[in-house]
Amino acid sequence: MGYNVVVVGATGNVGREILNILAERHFPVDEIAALASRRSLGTEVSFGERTLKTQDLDAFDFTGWDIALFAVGSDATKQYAPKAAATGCVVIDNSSLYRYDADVPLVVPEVNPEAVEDCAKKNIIANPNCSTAQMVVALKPLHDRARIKRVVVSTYQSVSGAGKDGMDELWEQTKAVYNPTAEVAPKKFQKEIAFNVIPHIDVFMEDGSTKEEWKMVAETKKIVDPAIKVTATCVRVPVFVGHSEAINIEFEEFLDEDEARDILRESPGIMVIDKRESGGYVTPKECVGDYATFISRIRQDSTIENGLNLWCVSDNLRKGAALNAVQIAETLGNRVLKKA
Ligand code: 11C
Repeated sequence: MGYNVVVVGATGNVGREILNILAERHFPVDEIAALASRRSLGTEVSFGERTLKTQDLDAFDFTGWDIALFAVGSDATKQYAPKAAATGCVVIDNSSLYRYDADVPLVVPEVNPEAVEDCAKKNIIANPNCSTAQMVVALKPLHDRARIKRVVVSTYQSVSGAGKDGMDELWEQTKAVYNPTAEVAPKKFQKEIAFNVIPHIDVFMEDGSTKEEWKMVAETKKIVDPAIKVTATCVRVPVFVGHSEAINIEFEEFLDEDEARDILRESPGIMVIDKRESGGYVTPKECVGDYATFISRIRQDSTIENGLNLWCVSDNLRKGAALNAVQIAETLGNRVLKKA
């Protein structure tokens, strides 16, 4: 016996990946509905061997459906998620709308799976930002061993984090480098992204940080431990898929780099590739299509008392979005919506 599952925003980057991952992981599905806005109606999407015709989100009745995986922006989520949740369907939301709501659990199943059990207040579970998801997978097992005091993270985020339009902009601007008559002005990004890097993701906050940086701080506290101090600099880079992060961690207790490597190697969702030789680390290109969060370059930071540095790479459309959402659905099935 399986679940009746709805994917909202099925034609977008993340919606399509959700359908792929549900099929790949043999999520127990009885019925599945792929919903889209009117603009994309009629578009067909793949679900394993099957092709699904998208249905109209606006006209859809969620009554009798168990789980709705939402992969639309905050505005559409605001309009439709409460409607779905009111019918008893549990919403797993990829937008940032509910992440900081005290009545909504924010879940990364490798880190805080028990939090799904708190979903009953609103029938909504939030999925974190992609740059947070991969980082907390790496931080949690180290925190359990040596208590993290402070994290300094710099991100190198791919254009797919900004959706299909972001990917198209990088592609068109890259081609235009070889054909100056076809120059493409920045639209999705603030400056030209091809052959460039941009230290600006999401809007600016009053203190000079950006919302993307703020999200990494607030979400790490909610998912792992409110006592952890985080400071982030988030940067867009001309990579299609895969976010990378250089993470500096200060612990309460000393943690040797070899022990950290062993702990990470044994931890769920992590693949350690850390040879101290040319090419003995992972780059974003190599993580595309994979489930794991890859950790490389683990080394002591001798400039502070108890410090480590590491390099963390993951497919932002998978662990950072669709995979994490499906893992939440799996955890929900195992802990809350148990079927005989
Ligand atoms: C980016 N991290 O790379 C963003 C995308 O809060 O879910 C995801 C934004 C979010 O642009």
